[in-house]
Amino acid sequence: MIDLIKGDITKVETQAIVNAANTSLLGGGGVDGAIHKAGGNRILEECYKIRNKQGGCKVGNAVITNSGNLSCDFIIHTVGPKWNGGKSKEIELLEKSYENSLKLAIENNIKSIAFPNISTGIYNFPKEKAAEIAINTIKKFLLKKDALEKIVFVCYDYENFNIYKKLLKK
Ligand code: AR6
Repeated sequence: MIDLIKGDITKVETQAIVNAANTSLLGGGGVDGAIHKAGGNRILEECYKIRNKQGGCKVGNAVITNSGNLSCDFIIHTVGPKWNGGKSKEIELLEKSYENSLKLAIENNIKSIAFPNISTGIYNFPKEKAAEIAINTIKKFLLKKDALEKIVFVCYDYENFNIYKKLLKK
């Protein structure tokens, strides 16, 4: 049910992939840049529509769009917190990012979903702590709702991959 791979999330064949976006929803670097680059303009067009309707996406929240040229059906864009030494509710906000992404998946009848390591790149969240939050939040959610069939953690760097490998073995 929970898989771990090392690689590029734009190549993963789950029904939905999650993007680590920013509050503007207009793209950026890291995984966000990779998804918009591989997925093309249709994704950005839908992000613009969401912005016009609700003014972007708050930290900890998530929105869903089409997947443009990607092989998945949907992109779930969530905004993780920027690490600020743990003083700005970062832990709760990262939990919310995972939880709200999963809620959107269920609402849209999605059965398989891939997550990148939200906030651990440009937003500088400590990797081990972020991995614990990701795994625990997802496990807790799956105990309550069992509609999802497959969750994939996609690690781009070896450091995250090794952290997840260790934590998932426990
Ligand atoms: N596939 C999977 N994971 C990736 C990929 C990829 N193609 N590329 C990078 N990662 P980051 P954040 C990993 O910086 O920290 C953007 O500019 C990367 O190794 O993408 O949440 C947004 O617009 C890291 O482990 O996202 C925001 O402004 C993880 O994805 C800001 O960055 C997250 O790194 C969000 O920062």
